[in-house]
Amino acid sequence: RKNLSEQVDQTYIMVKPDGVQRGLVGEIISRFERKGFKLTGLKLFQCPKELAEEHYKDLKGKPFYPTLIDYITSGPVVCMVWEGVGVVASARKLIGSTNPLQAEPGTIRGDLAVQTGRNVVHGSDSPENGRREAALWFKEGELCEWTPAQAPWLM
Ligand code: 3AN
Repeated sequence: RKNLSEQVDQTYIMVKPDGVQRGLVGEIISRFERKGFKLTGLKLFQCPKELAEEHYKDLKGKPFYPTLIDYITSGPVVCMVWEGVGVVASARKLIGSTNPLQAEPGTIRGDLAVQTGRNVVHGSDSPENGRREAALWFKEGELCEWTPAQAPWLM
């Protein structure tokens, strides 16, 4: 790697079922790609209930938890892992606030969503959870290590 002193992080980004159904997959991928992060995992996937429960285990007990599990398993999602220095916090900025009505214009939720329960995209909230979620949603061998052309700062 170019920057041995800097920690390259991983974040787990997911286009939720409403984003897939509304045809927003390309739009959402494009925002991370244009920003300059490196895509190392990508798949369309029907999430089983058990995986949804594991992913959202910290929210178990919240009043919206059963609805959240139903929503996330209601249709295919697009699972992604993006890598880069500072990718976790930066991706959260690109995504915007949990409540899309409070998300700034220019963010994914600010531009594309209106409901907290249909907020089109997920992004890990810490580098630790980025690695945990990447390992939860992708099997070993599904993630690719590769070198972006003409962008040595991404290596
Ligand atoms: P974020 O996705 O912005 O990190 P979290 O981790 O607090 O937000 O919540 C995870 C997911 O749970 C949200 N993306 C949203 O789909 C759902 N959620 C959170 N709060 C609510 C709420 N008050 N009502 C309905 N769904 C909620």
